[in-house]
Amino acid sequence: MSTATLAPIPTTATAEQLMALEDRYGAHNYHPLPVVLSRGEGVHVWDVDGRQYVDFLSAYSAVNQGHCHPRIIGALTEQAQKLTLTSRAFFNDKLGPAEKQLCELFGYDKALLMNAGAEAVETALKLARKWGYEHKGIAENEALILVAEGNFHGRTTGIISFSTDPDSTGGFGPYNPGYQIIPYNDLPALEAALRNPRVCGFLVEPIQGEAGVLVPAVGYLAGAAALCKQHRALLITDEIQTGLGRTGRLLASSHEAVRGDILILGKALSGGVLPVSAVLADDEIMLTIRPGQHGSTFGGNPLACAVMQAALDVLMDEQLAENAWRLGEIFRGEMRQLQRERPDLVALVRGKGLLNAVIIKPTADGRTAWDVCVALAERGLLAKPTHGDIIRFAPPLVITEAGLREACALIADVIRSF
Ligand code: IF1
Repeated sequence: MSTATLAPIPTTATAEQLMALEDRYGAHNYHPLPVVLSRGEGVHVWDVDGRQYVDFLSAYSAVNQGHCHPRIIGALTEQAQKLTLTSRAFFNDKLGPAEKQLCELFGYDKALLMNAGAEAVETALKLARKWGYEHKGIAENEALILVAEGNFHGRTTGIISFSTDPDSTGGFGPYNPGYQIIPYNDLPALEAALRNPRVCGFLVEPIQGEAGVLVPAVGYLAGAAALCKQHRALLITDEIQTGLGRTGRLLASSHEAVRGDILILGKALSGGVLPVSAVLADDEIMLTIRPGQHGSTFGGNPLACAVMQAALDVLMDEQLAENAWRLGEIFRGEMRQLQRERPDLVALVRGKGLLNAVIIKPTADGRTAWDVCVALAERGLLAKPTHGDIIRFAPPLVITEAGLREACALIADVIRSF
């Protein structure tokens, strides 16, 4: 154990001192870009040295409404001075109205509020199993849930039990039973798996985010919904990353007029202010959980509800989904132009709305997507590579066309100079 201690932390610690603190005192479960942020507003963030960046990660789509949106911060600060947490042992004056707004906006009978996205995913899995036992007649403890190769649904031991990513699963066994992995974007494989009467549900991302913004074939989600209905299995749509305007519609599943039997939301549900996640379903499914059978200390707390209501109001009032759709077309057009100019470096551009990815080929001298991101950061644009060669570009949905075009010019400049 290192006994090295750092000098007392001055009030204006430098970037290096702050990075050293995280290295010394924090778990090494991330490999961040060497940027130390201290302020955010709208599409911009600033580092401790005052440098401004345009944020093209948006905390993995949790900041769709932009950093520190005044309406959301206003709701936070007002509620924070009144009542933050009652626990669900009692009622409070914020939960019911928040649940009503969620159900009316997304068209479901009921909502169950949690905190982290993974908690909402776990809740959805429990609901699907309980529905399978009580409504599909599956034998106790025999329920199976189908999941897609390349999925990312969170980091709990339950959820990584069905991950296909060695980084997510390695060294964390033993794994929970009750899951079957099928290829993504493959309807015949889904159909074959659904023939098993033990299957109670199919958990799927409408677009696989972590896998590198994998957009399935047109008709895949609609086909999956039809097959699930035909085989009496629940379609569980994880829209934690793709939902809330990110792909140019309120939900990514809306592009194919698909309505998940269970809908999972998170991230931008709070505009990136504090953790809020939710599971939405109709009564037949939601009422399989009865008092005392599920819960969470902070789930549905008054502060989270106030923040969520403001975050949803901003999403709708500022028409962020429409903005994402229009600007996403421009972004991919610009990146495809770049691909034509530099096919040696830009292998592929894909995405929907403002959830996009550019696949970078390593250069002859071994420079990779990471080096492109470091160069972008030096020019004032923050993006993060995933799986080595994929750069995800996902700005807050409040970005203007001028701001987007400026960012495209910056990206093109960096790529051209590689
Ligand atoms: C990390 C990834 C993105 C998610 C979907 C559930 C969750 C996530 C579709 C769980 C969370 C986050 C987790 C964060 C980085 C980020 C991520 F790279 F991990 F995979 F966005 F792609 N479903 N995604 O994307 O929600 O419990 O985190 O609130 O773990 O590094 P959470």
